[in-house]
Amino acid sequence: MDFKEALLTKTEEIEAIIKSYLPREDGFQKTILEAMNYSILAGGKRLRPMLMQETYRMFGGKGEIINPFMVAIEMIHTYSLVHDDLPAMDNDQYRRGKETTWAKFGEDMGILCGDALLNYAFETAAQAFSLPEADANTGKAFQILANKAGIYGMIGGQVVDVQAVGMPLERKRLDFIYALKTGALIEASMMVGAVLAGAEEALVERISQVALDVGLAFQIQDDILDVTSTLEVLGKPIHSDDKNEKTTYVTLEGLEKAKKDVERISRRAMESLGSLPCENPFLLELIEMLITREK
Ligand code: GRG
Repeated sequence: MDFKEALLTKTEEIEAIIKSYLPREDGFQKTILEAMNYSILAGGKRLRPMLMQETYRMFGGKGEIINPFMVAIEMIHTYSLVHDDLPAMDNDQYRRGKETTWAKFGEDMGILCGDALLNYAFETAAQAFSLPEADANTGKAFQILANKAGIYGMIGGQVVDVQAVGMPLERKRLDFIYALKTGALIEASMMVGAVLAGAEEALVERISQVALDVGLAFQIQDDILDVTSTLEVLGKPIHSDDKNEKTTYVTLEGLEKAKKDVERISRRAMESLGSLPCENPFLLELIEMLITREK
């Protein structure tokens, strides 16, 4: 099976796992359940659960305990997009080629849907504690997930990002925003995979560094696509950084350097991953693919 076929098959497998954990759309609160399922099933590359699963497999993980965590990370990621699209944040109407959650369900439901997805993510991850495979690493993984999604992770990065709107931004602050806003969930994905597979602490630390590089390259590529892509390919409006008066890697360093840096940082991540005592060729190819991703 070549890489593209494997990617498709793995994405479908992840899709099925996600669906199996979604809430049923009934009861008086049905609208919020519909909004949650609409948001999470609107498409998306499922990159974070895939990085988690592949890192787990790289360290020899074979069980089911990874599943609730894979779903949880995608729910947290989806909540962040739902809230990021709100009128008070980026005020975007389209995402993943569909209407954003608030545009379809109203702003009140958009806010509640993000809250609900975040809470349900932890309810879902907590299911791992009842599985026979659960051990001390389950608690460690849960802690990583909570920490990287929170004030010392994604939310912290988003706060600094929101406050920087319309202001000149120095590289140091931009690096902080990218490491937390985008890097933290990718870090959580790969670290949780490693921890649940029982990787020793020094290796989890190496994985965290690799993940930060993957996150940085991923965000720079996001900045590049915002100025070079189209609404049709991206599934969301382009020039949104300009509209939101945001300083990006591209505005600070220029398009050509940004492109070179995506490649350089991704290759650094691949080299570091390749030097670990275990291997996963698919994971290496996945990181390489992100250099040239178009959406
Ligand atoms: C609202 C607390 C809060 C945080 C929002 C993650 C984020 C912070 C905002 C979303 C907008 C943005 C530019 C995030 C950076 C990460 C990023 C490029 C997300 C898009 O991820 P993809 O490309 O999306 O994996 P799909 O649709 O494929 O899942």
